[in-house]
This record gives sequence, C-alpha cells and structure tokens, in this order.
Amino acid sequence: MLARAKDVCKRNGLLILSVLSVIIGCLLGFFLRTRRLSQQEISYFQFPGELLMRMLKMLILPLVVSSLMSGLAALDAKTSSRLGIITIAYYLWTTFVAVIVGIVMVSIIHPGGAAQKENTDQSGKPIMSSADALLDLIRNMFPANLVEATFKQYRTKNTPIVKTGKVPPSESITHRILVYGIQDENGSNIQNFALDITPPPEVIYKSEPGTSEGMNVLGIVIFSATMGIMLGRMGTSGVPVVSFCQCLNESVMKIVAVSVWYFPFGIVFLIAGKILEMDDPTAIGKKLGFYAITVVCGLVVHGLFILPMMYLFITKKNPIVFIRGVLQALLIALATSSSSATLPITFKCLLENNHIDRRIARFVLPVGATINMDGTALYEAVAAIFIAQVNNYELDFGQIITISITATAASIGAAGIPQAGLVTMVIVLTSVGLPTDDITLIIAVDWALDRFRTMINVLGDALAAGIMAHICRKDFENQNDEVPLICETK
Ligand code: DAS
Repeated sequence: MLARAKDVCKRNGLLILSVLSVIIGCLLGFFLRTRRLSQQEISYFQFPGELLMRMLKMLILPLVVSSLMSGLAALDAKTSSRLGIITIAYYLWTTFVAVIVGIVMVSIIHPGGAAQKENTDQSGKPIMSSADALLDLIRNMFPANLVEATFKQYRTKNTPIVKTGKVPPSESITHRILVYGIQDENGSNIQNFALDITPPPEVIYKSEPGTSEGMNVLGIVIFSATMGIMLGRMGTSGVPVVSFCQCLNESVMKIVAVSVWYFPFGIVFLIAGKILEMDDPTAIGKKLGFYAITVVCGLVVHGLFILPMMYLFITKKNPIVFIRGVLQALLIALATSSSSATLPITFKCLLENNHIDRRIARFVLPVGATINMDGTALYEAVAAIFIAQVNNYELDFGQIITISITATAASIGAAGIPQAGLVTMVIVLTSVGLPTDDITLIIAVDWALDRFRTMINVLGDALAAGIMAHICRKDFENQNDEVPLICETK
C-alpha cells in the first residue's frame, strides 16, 4: 500500500503539488484580504508569482519559433499543407461551435434580465465599423517589427476608449480598466493601448512595470510557420538552420523540465496576489452572478462535453485519459490566465504524458495558442448578448449571425495573454451597435472568468493535437522524424 502510494506521488508529484498550490493560493488570498495589506506589501507578496509569469513568457519566443520551424521543416510539402489545412479547418469549426454554445446558453439563462437598466436607449452607437475592426485584426497579424511584436501590446488602431470616470487614488489601485487612450490636452485620442493601470484619468498613462507586456504571438507564428515550410523545401542547404531550431527546441524543453518545480510555489503567490487585488467579491451581486454562471455553464458544456466527444468520435480513444495527461497545463492556465505562457507546459504534457508525435505538437500547439480560443469566442458571444439584454436591446437573427462571426474572428485576433478577450470584445459589440462602455459592467468578474476560458482554450489546443496525431498518423509512418542534430553529432 505504502509502495503504491509512493509510486503515485512520484508519478503525479508535480500535479498533486500544483493542485494543492491552487487551493492554498485561494485560501491564502482570501485570508490576507482580511489583513488589509498596503499596496507596497501586496506588490512584494506578488513578486514570486510575477517571477513565474516572466519565466513562462521568457520561453514563448524561442519555443514558438523553434518548434514551428523545426516541426514544419521535418515534414514534406504534401504532409505540411495537409496538416495545416485540417488543423485550421478544425480550429475554425470548434471555435464556431463554441460561439453557438454560448449563444444558446445566454438565450436560455437570460442573465441580462437580472441587470436590466431602467432608461435604456436602444440607439447603439457603433464607434468603429466591423470592417475597420476586422481590418485591424488582420493588420495585427503582420507586425512590422517581429521582435517588438512579441513584447508589445498591439490593439486595434482606433479601438474606442472605455469611458472612465475620475477614480480617486484610493480605489484606483484595484481598479483595472483594460482599454485606454493616450489623450492630448484637449482630450482627443493619440493612441489606444490595452493597459493595466492605476490611475487618474488624466493624460498620458504609464503601464505599471510587469503588467500587460502583451504577446502578439500571431505575427510570430505566421513568420515561423512560413520559414519552416520554406526550410523544408530547401533540402540539405536548410539542414543547419533546421538542426539549430531542433537544438533550441530541445534546450527550451529542458529548461521547462527544470523550471516546472518552481511552478507550484509561484502559483500560490500568483493566485493569492490576484485575489488580493480583485474588487470586493460581494459587489458582484446577483446581476453578475447569473452572467458568470452562464459563462461557466457554456465553458463546461463545450470544454468538458463537446470537445471530448469530438475527440472520442474521431480517435475512438478515451478522452478522460487524454485530459488527465494535460491536467498540469490546465492548472497553469488557471493560475496564469495566459495560453501563450502555458504553452511550454502544454508541450511537456503532450510529449511526455500523452506521447503525441512532436512534429504534430510543434505545429498544432503554437498555432492553436494564438488562433484557437474556444473559451474566448464563447465568452465574447455571451458577453455581447448579455450587454444587449441589459440594455433591453432586441437582437434580430442577422445580428446574432454577425455576433457569431465577429466573436469567432475576435477570438482569433486575441493574444494569449490575460484578459485579451475582454479587449477584443469591442469588435463584437461595435459590429451590432452595442455601447462599448458597458464592458465596465463585467470587469469585476472578468479576472476570474478569464482563467476558466483560458483553461478551455488550452484544452481545445491539446485535444486538437491528439486528433491531428490520429488523423495524420499514416502520413508520419514513413517520414523521417528529425534531421541529425548538430549538437548530437559532436
Ligand atoms: N487569457 C486569454 C488566453 O490566454 C483568453 C482571454 O482573454 O479570453 O487564452
């Protein structure tokens, strides 16, 4: 019995530690809220969690570039294009299904009824046309400066500002408005950014250190995938670069294997630190309670029923066994609310626990972490219809179709960073003429819902890798796994 318990702990030690760290982080956070810590004390307390986020972010660029370039270069033209087409088609399909689940859920539960405004003015003012919004999404996919794109927060060029009232300094510490404009002295917009900021709604805002260095990984994925396909076609002259990428990929995964033992410790402080920052939970009340329930129900139906059923139907394998293999990645997604930051752990789980062919994982995961966000798409559809219900705004069938299309597109354009979905939701709201100011209605619960939708985003990517590995298994039977590693030939 003891030997068996020891074996279970050895095999699942990290997972058990991570589950415990999420629980301890929640308990510690709510306990410390009663101690009324100062902002300085809170920032010191959050430091270990901030280190965890930076550790994960540091690995994203080398991991995405090396895995896509080495993964695609190892495939012949026919296989890489077949894998690319099936993967992208599958991602679009599951994202659209997620939106439909969200629309059905919010129509059945009707959470907006509990929060309806009195004097509703149905004349929605589209601040930005859908065409502009979608063009901005495409513009974000081609960053002018690749390296800068990794660490800057790109938002739509003319994203409207979420109106802000004067927030007295005492509250501004915990008040997070995600979309701000840099205004000149007469109040006209110079540039919009998505920032975490504390404070006064005067002119130029500074983002606090360590917050919201966004990841527009989408542009990097497009560049790396293209380079990978080109390298694959260069034959032997491309081998040194491909082999370098394989070495880089191997070394990044070795760094991940070492740093994962820090994660449970970092998770405690990351979660507790967020709980210390959040608005008063009791202020959430009934109106947002129903809204949160609607989002969570939608995520559960899609993430824990529809996606696993798709996996079972296509691969004829047990989805529960597969999901158990990626539990560690789901916990990191819950703690970090960033699918890009979770990517190194998703790789580790799929390669070591679920034994997915690494050429599949190297393509499906980085692409999925940037364009496959089922949780975000579902959430944006629910939030848009919730805001319509709150404003007593009757959406017709055409507008529901518009919401389902723009929610799918907006989730594709959302970066895999905390609360990106809240910002790209502006596109969905403006596409049907809903007031973007009403985003502030849901900010109080967004930090928590973001964690759950990020989990579903990561789960969707992982299950997609399992499905692609099954569909393309014949393509890989006679494919050479890797070109000889330069670092191995010494
Ligand atoms: N936090 C985002 C992610 O990393 C999801 C979202 O903001 O909707 O997937």
